[in-house]
Amino acid sequence: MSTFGPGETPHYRLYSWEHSYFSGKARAYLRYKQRLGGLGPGFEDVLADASMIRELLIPKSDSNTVPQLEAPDGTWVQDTSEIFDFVEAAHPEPKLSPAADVAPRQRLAGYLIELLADEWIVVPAFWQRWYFSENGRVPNHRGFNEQQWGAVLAAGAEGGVRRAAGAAFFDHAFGIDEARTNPRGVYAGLVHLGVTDKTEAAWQASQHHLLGLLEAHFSAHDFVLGGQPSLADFALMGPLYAHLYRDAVPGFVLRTHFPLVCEWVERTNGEGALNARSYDQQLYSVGADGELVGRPATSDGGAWLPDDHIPDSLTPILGVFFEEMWPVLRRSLEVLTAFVASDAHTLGDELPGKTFTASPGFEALQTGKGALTHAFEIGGVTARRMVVPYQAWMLERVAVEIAACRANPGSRDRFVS
Ligand SMILES: N[C@@H](CCC(=O)N[C@@H](CS)C(=O)NCC(=O)O)C(=O)O
Repeated sequence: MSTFGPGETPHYRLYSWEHSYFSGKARAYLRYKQRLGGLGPGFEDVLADASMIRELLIPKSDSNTVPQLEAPDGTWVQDTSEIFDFVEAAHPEPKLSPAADVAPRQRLAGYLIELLADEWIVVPAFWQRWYFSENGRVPNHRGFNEQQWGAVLAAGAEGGVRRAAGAAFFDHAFGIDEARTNPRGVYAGLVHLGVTDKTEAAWQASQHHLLGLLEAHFSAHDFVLGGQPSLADFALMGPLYAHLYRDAVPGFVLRTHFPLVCEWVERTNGEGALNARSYDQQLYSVGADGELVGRPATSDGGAWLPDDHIPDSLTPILGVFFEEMWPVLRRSLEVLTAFVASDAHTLGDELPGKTFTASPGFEALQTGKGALTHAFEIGGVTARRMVVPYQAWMLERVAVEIAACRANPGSRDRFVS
């Protein structure tokens, strides 16, 4: 059953938060499809406040995570990758990714960057938000963070009440006053993913390294694949929009050290983007008779690069996936495979489902030296982190794409070169 009342025209509804990582990914994509006339009835961005989550999202999807999408026919979709697949099937133009038989390398680059953005950069992005909210940390954006969480927890209340709601939540859900000595909630989640006193500088260095590579890339191209956004751009909006662009401390660093990345955020988000030259914008010159003569505002003629070209500036960004994330994925899959084959697991039993923090019921397995943890390295420092079975599902999606590219003789030759 859909949520539309009599007389209302059904459209898409995205249930989201402004300050949520994965909401930024889905929203930028839906806005792009809508602004280019490719989203049929269009979409409405609905604030998933506490009552929406309790009374609608959990009953519909059995999940409290945001974002979630309601389609005009009442179909409910939770998980941004599934949202992309669902919307692309219903509204194929403009395309999210180049086709496998036309540009297999560009297509695969998008899927790898999605995995990197969803499941690797999530660590330093969350770290920035909560590290700079700790007691006594300077600089500190805790007030801003209280306000953005209060907007969801006490939507509709006056400002002071909203901010107090955020502050109270940080206290009872995350124990923010003892974040370092007794990490709970998001602070525990960071520890579960391998953030310790010893590794946190390495995680931050990894993120700054990636931002430097993106800054260099965006000095030549407006989007990852040229002059038009694609899967990689929307996926990167996950870490970049809510955490690294909006949050005050990393937002200051982004604006002052990585201004072209900031401009790309505005361009890809499709808001406040007049100077950033967004995808549906024209730049004009005045013609001989005083008329305005338009041209595409973005680089590369407003299109993906021709001939399945991967620009040199993109290669080191893909290198971050292979150098930093791939060894961790491999090890975590080995540990997961051994666990599934062991007596501790019966085929068909549930596995942990969350990306951030150990899943309820799996704490003993996913923390400390539990059977679903493994050693890993970041920036030459060793620590432990939990296995995230969801990453195996994401990798399976990449495997399907590789198979599709290899199945086509024309694209296979380009793909293996
Ligand atoms: N893989 C999911 C992740 C969604 C997700 O983790 N959302 C976060 C907010 S950005 C959330 O709702 N977390 C709450 C929780 O895990 O309990 C997606 O792509 O949609």
